Amino acid sequence: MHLNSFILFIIGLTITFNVFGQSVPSKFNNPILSGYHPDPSICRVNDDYYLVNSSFVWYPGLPIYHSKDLVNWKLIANAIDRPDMVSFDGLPDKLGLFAPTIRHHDGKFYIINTCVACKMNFYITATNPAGPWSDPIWLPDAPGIDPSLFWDDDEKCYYTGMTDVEKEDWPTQKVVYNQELDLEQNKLVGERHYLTYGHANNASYTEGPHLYKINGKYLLLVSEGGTGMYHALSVHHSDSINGPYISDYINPVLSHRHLGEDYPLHAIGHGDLIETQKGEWWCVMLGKRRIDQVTTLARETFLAKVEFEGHTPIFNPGQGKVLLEQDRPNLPWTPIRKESDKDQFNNDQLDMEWCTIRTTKDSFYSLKDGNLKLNLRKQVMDSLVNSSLLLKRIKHHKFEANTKMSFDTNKSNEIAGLTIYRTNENYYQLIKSKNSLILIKSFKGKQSEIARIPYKNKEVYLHVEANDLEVQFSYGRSEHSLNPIGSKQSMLVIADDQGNAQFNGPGIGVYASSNGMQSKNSALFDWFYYKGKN
Ligand code: 6LW
Repeated sequence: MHLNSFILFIIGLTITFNVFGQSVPSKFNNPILSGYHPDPSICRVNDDYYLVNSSFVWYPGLPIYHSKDLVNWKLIANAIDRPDMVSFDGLPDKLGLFAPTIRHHDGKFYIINTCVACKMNFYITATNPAGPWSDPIWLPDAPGIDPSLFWDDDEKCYYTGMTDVEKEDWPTQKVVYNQELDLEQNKLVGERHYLTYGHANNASYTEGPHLYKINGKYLLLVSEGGTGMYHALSVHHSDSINGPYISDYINPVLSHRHLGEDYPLHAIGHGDLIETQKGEWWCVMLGKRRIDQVTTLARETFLAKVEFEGHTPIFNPGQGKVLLEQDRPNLPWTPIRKESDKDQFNNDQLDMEWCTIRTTKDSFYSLKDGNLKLNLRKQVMDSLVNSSLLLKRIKHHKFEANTKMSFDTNKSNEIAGLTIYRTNENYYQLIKSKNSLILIKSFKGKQSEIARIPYKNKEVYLHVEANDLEVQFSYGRSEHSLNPIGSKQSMLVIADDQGNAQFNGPGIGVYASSNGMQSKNSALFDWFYYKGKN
């Protein structure tokens, strides 16, 4: 080889095998989005991939991720980011924004979604998936949940959704339907067609439909079994968009329902297929990881390979289940530059990962001089309101979090501190109040004080370390001399499986309240550190 070509070859190799100082792996690990990332939907534009998840009453809502390799995902927007787009007022944590679908058609991105217990089905559009997204266009004539969009060869747009049946032949029987969506008039037009009740003769919660045209045939992918132990994906084929749809003989095409209660990965379902620019097929879907049969991280996003045998999609051929490690898609490895574990609050806007619960109407926080200032308001996290609460998704079974807070009060109704939050009834708070630090637990709505320690200093370091199902809270005057407060606590408080099952997922963050009284007080947070250990 000529010397110049040899040098170019070596440079090429270095670039290929070394991105950001990492060698290029041949495998990837599931989940691809860990922690609270349910109901994934995906679309591709040339060699860019976009993925959206449901977000219930977290605000801003509908996180959108971008990837070039289906494995490394970067949060680029929250599609619902203006308080007048949807209202979560008074909604419990398990309602609000259910499963969305993202599609790209004719230069425009569409997300179609349901706000359950508010105004139900709507879609939003954007030319740039990073936003801004349009105001919602409501579709009051569309019943049910889990809407999806599909454009046929004649450019007609079809709405697919799931709804209740008038009279159930078996418990929790649901039906998947489609109808043309006129995007000029913004309403469903023409006849509504019932496509499937699911493949099984007792299929429960047939939902999450997505319609595709693959090799000249319509393929309808749906979930069955409900979003827990019995979750599954089934496919149905038709020569005509409106059916009849015939169940594939291999159904369910994917499920972990038959692997037993001890299998560490379960509730596999709610998927969306994607073809890469290189002609490979993959599917994103939700699933739950279990530790000792307990799911603390809620529903996460997984990726599986799909190969077609005729018109039948085979998921992870030869394995038939979702894997924690497998060969990665044949796409250029594009890692994301990792953000620092310590959010120093140095920007003039909060990082996109921070969310609150329910729509913020009056801003309760500000960023100044490298501090996050949280105003005490009378709202409390136990009520179905927007309290002074900021959260990030917990993404690891083992993690450490820490914050430096500056807060003074001589009133016992005034509190500020750190929290692990799942719902208004299930959380931990490590808070400072008048002359004391208090560890509080709420489990299934029953609040209890676990420990109280006299503490007068204005500044305090609040720390939490989680190790699978155990969590230890501690505090200190300095980051390097921390003392435990209370004994080890249980992460069951925020887990899925304790009769407190929720659709959403757990968050960690900061909280302040004046518990029903007016207050002009505020708490300052110098930084917030979160580091996952697995
Ligand atoms: C969602 C439905 C489901 O709309 O759970 O797992 C519901 N699937 O499809 C809420 O996430």
